[in-house]
Amino acid sequence: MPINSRLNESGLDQKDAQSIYRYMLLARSISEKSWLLTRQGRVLFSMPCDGQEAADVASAYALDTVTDFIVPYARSLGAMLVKGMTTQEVMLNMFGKAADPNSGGRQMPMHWGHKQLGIISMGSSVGTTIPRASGVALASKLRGQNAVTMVYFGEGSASEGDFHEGLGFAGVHRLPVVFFCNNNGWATSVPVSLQNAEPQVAKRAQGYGFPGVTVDGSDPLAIYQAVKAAVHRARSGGGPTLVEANTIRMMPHSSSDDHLRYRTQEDLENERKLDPIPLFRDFLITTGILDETSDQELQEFVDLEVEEAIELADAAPSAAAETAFNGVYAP
Ligand SMILES: Cc1ncc(C[n+]2csc(CCOP(=O)(O)OP(=O)(O)O)c2C)c(N)n1
Repeated sequence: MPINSRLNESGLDQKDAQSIYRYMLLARSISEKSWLLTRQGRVLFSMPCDGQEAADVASAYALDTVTDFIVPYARSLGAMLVKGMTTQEVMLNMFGKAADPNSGGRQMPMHWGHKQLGIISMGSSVGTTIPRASGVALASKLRGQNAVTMVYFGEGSASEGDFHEGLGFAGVHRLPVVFFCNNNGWATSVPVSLQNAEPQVAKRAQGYGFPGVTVDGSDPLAIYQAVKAAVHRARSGGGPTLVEANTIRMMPHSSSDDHLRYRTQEDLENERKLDPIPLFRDFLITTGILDETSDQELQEFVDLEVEEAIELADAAPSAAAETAFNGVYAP
């Protein structure tokens, strides 16, 4: 069967498409199992990424995963995996163990940061990452590193003053940064209609003097294509781009939330039709890039990888009490 021309258009080959699909499955599996771990009382907290795997994975896939920087937010799990964080490292983070490279168990679960991988540590205060990403991009430009910085945030965070400051500064100085907004329609329990009179976040880029594009957040090929162009623009001195992916939020905001208090079952079921995983699976099977058997095997392999990582992380030692103030006060 001929390869769908959409794949060629996107600049990806079959192996890339399979790899993106595997990362999406891995992110989903980790997210689902992390949720169950919170229900079993084994893990403190989780922020599911179910529904935005295509956005996170395909966008990060457009970066140079060695030299570029990512400034994540809690739902950026798929991007963390593409950037090189292992399933084992993710689970050490979920269990807050000493060997967690993100923070050695000092931050909440899913508060990513990995120095060796160029993942800039995030703070819980949403939006604060946005001007910091502009700062990282400025530093890399001054050092002549030719690196691109990509920062992830939700549309709710785009209401913070930090958003304005970060984009304003990056526009003026034409910094090599990509602002990636996951517009899932909700900021915890606040719908986008109560957050923004103009729901399309990408339109705001014009006010900062650079382009803004909106893409289907369930379509990894469209996301990759848009981000690839933004990364190219940034790397070649063209300055920032704001990319907005219209995503879905299939799960509650976090393990501390009950979304049925503010969403209907019908709304959730309708949104499920945009689940990027079955949509991309259908595409891969129709185009002959994947078959049912290899899909099943891949799913089992991914689940096993996550189960093993959970067992090892659960058994790993916690940080020693006497290290509690390390990195807090100067010695
Ligand atoms: C400055 C600040 N205000 C409020 C919160 C509490 N809070 C955490 S996540 C969140 C919603 C963020 O929504 P959005 O940016 O759209 O991302 P999403 O969670 O929908 O992916 C809020 C209000 C916070 N962490 N920081």
